[in-house]
Amino acid sequence: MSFFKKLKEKFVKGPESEEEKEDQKLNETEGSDEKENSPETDPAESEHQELDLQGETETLETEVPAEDTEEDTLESTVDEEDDQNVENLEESFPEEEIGAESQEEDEKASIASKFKMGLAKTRNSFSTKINDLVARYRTVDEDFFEELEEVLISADVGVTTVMEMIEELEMEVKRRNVQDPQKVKEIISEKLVEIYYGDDRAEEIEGLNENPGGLTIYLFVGVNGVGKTTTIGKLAHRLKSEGKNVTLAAGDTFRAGAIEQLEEWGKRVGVNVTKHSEGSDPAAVIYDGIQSAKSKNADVLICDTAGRLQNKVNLMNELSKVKRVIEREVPGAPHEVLLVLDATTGQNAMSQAKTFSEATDVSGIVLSKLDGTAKGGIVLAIRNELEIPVKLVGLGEKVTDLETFDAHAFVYGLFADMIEEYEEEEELS
Ligand SMILES: Nc1nc2c(ncn2[C@@H]2O[C@H](COP(=O)(O)OP(=O)(O)OP(=O)(O)O)[C@@H](O)[C@H]2O)c(=O)[nH]1
Ligand SMILES: [Mg+2]
Repeated sequence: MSFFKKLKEKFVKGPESEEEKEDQKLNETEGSDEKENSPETDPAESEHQELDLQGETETLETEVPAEDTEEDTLESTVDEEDDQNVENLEESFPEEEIGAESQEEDEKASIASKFKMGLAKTRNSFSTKINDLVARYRTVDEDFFEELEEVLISADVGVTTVMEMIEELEMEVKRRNVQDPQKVKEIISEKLVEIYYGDDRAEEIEGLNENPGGLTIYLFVGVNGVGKTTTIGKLAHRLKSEGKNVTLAAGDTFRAGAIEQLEEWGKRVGVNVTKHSEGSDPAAVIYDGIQSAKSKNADVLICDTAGRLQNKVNLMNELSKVKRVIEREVPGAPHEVLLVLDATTGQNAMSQAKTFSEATDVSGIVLSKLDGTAKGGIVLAIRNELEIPVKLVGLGEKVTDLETFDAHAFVYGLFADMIEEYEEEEELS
């Protein structure tokens, strides 16, 4: 089966049933009867999420189109299943389970539609360039690959990764004896996924590491303004809606207003925040955060840190100290050191990743603001050149705009238009 077709089957609902299901969902969400649709969803929790979303919509009124709100409200009923769903998105595309529930299909479609929406800028620029390229060539030759190289570089895929990619593409095109440039689109998408995973399996690198027997601690690091605090708020919301007892620690004691900002998120999401006063020792805040989490039997503690100090050396020393405290207090912690990178900064994000990796063992990347850039290819560069997996992506400013990274959904987001087009062509020939 063709790769595009596999992606379509995985992420897109059947065209004839799509509207029907939307209508059905709308009715179920608007009406009071949710029991049939989501037996495991606590009605109070759903209500809470919807309220949160409404609050969020109010504050972001100017930026959020009405239809987004509607979609998010619909999706909030299936949030709980997201992680499980992501685990199912295997590289191998297991055969369709017989009798798979439509709810499960809806969830896949909702993850895909979030990636599709969040990657709209990248896709528009990328699709246009690829389509333009493919239209200008009759055969797949050296010039074609040279131009393709430029298109990939312009999407911030990164020179080293692009070179590797082009080499693999050339081999694959030869192996399959592909003459038609149109067909190369699909091979590109397939190779992007392959390059992303490298030798690792999806379940090894996707999703956040947890401490099954006790307190899970996530440490957030990254330069100022990249989206650490916002992502912590979004993640706290998500974990809480999965039924976890979440608590936060305000480890950015340097920037004026940083503590209040995290407190604001705590209120919004409904989780406890440990804080000291501005200018105090962040390691002491984190220590108290851990004690508070332990005494409350919390499942997850998320630690915020400063993005800027007097200088870089101080910042790195401070992060090392914070990490040592966490390691000492909870063996095996932190379960993730998440470096937040702003996707809109392009290649600069790569040098940030290098600096932070030297100071502290970064276990995963959160790529924020993917929605704000046409250069989403940075995901591949980071993963391939730094060998750090992208764990989460920020696809907007709303509390629900955080997704577990999934390479297939990402590629679907990049090629969504082409996937539909491809099917039509296939039917014609
Ligand atoms: N569009 C978009 N904006 C985002 C996203 N994530 C964060 N932002 C915005 O980025 C800005 C900075 O976010 P913060 O969370 O304050 O960043 P920070 O890393 O905590 O910054 P410091 O506290 O100064 O170190 C805010 O205006 C957020 O709303 C995202 O995924 N998409
Ligand atoms: Mg912050």
